[in-house]
Amino acid sequence: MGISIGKAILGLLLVWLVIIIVISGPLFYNTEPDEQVFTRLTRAVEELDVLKQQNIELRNLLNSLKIPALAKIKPSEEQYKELQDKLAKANELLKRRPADIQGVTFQKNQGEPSKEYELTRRKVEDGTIEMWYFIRSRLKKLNKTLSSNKEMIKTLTNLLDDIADHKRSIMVDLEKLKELDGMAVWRQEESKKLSDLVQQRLKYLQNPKDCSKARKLICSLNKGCGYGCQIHHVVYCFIVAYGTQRTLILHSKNWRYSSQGWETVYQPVSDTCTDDSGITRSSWSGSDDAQVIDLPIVDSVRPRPPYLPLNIPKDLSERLIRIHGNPVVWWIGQFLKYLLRPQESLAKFLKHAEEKVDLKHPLVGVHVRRTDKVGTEAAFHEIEEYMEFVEEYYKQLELIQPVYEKRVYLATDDPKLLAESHQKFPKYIFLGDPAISKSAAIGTRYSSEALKGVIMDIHILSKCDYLVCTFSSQVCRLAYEIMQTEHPDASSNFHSLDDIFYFGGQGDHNQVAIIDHYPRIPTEIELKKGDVVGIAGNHWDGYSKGINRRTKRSGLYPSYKTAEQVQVHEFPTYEEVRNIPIT
Ligand SMILES: Nc1nc2c(ncn2[C@@H]2O[C@H](COP(=O)(O)OP(=O)(O)OP(=O)(O)O)[C@@H](O)[C@H]2O)c(=O)[nH]1
Ligand SMILES: *[C@@H]1O[C@H](CO)[C@@H](O)[C@H](O)[C@H]1NC(C)=O
Ligand SMILES: [Mg+2]
Repeated sequence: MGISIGKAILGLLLVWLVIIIVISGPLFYNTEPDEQVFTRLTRAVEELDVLKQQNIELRNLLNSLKIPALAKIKPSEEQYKELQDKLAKANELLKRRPADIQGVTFQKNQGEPSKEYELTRRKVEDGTIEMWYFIRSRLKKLNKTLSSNKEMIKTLTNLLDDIADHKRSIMVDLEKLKELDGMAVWRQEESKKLSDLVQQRLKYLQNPKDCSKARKLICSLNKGCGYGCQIHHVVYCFIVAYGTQRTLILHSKNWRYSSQGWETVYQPVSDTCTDDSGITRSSWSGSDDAQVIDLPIVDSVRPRPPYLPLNIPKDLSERLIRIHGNPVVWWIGQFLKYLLRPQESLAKFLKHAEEKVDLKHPLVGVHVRRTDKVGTEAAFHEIEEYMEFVEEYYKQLELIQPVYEKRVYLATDDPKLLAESHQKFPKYIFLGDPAISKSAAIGTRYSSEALKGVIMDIHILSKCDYLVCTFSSQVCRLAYEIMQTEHPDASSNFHSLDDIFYFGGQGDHNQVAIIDHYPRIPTEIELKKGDVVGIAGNHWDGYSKGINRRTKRSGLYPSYKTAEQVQVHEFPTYEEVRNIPIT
């Protein structure tokens, strides 16, 4: 009787061994790793643990049966350990980049890119464009000194055209590389996972179980400025609410754009908690005691909350840096994604607007900010300046696909500009509505009609494939931020004629020198590899302006000699919220 039990156990043991070999076998000779191998690998490791446990039980059982011949064949701890090591090594190998694996030349859709790979890939793109900016600007300067030499002017103009051709060709190849590296699916999925996670956290924060006990942060929509500026004000409040783990309560009655407030167009920021009362209430002091805290506008908040952009949360930073070319824009975009959920009537209006402009791709968005902005806060720019970059976009696109219609969505507060653009650029199809531009005039700007107009303009701009505008305007920055919620990484889908991206009230914007620079003229500054540079602006001519924080000197430096230093800060991590996809 004892013997037959022993035989049965031995049989089982052999079956398990066969399972191990079948499951893990292919790993060791398959040189072209694929998704199945990954799945098997994970399964094998899990199975291994179960087997180990069962083996221990089995041995105990055998020992208790006291069958000497059977007790001898037990697989040893060492054997298990060896197999485990092998699996771990195989796992490592599969995670590495294709170039690292001898004999494996190409990876299909699988695995993940390393952070270094993604950063380098984007750096080549940036570097290519910076080189073009540099040569373009130098040739234009040279051209100006040749006032009457027709021959030379022609040569230079052709040269500039040829260089732009080269640039576009390289950019297209880089675009192809991004498609061919097998990470497209990963980029989509990772982007969605991150967005779902943040959206769930915001939903959780905004819908506390018991509003009477919830910690609250009060924000008033009535900042004395335009729509873009006010929305950014709410984003600032919301980010501080996230950082302090307080439910955002938005006061919006008598909003200058609509007396009925926020809910005229957008869904309430909370379904369960809009009552601003609490046992204790205080103004912002940086200390965390009162149940309810009133937050002033960012321009006067003291002490400054450590959560302000350009900071991003540490618990997401590594993933964001890997997937996005400008993580803080992605981060801001997530708050907008939650805030700007339209009411049904606005959703209908926007849908209708999309149909009216026949929203389809390719489409370039141009935002031209005029009226009150020009001469006071920003310089005037002719439509030709914008169109140069629209043309670049379409010429590059033509290298990979036929372009039958060069469509441009023109959003502007200058009602004459649409007709002017039609007339000056007959080869382009300009979409836009002069009536909306008219409503954006200073006198009528703060009305419900004008509100719908600016919301529609920003909505369509954010859906475009590429944006040309002035980042000095909050309208365009808003469109650019919302654009990020539509793609894994649209950080480079724009050209700004003036400022680099910024968030009003932001902390330091730092870069770090990656190549030494020795100034050749007094307006340039020295850079030593590793120096931190506070950037003030990119001149889009190959040079940026900033202050070297080591030498305390301000001046110009070649943009390609620095890299962005992403600002990271500890935020609450909302462990209560599990990462399950929103359906
Ligand atoms: N419909 C429409 N309205 C616009 C457009 N450009 C500006 N406006 C109006 O002008 C306002 C501009 O104010 P803000 O949104 O603060 O943006 P800004 O003045 O460009 O930028 P800041 O001065 O930095 O705040 C917008 O909110 C709109 O009401 C446009 O392209 N379309
Ligand atoms: C050079 O200047 C002439 C006018 O003097 C202009 O037509 C031409 O486009 C310019 N070329 C470049 C490369 O800037
Ligand atoms: Mg303004």
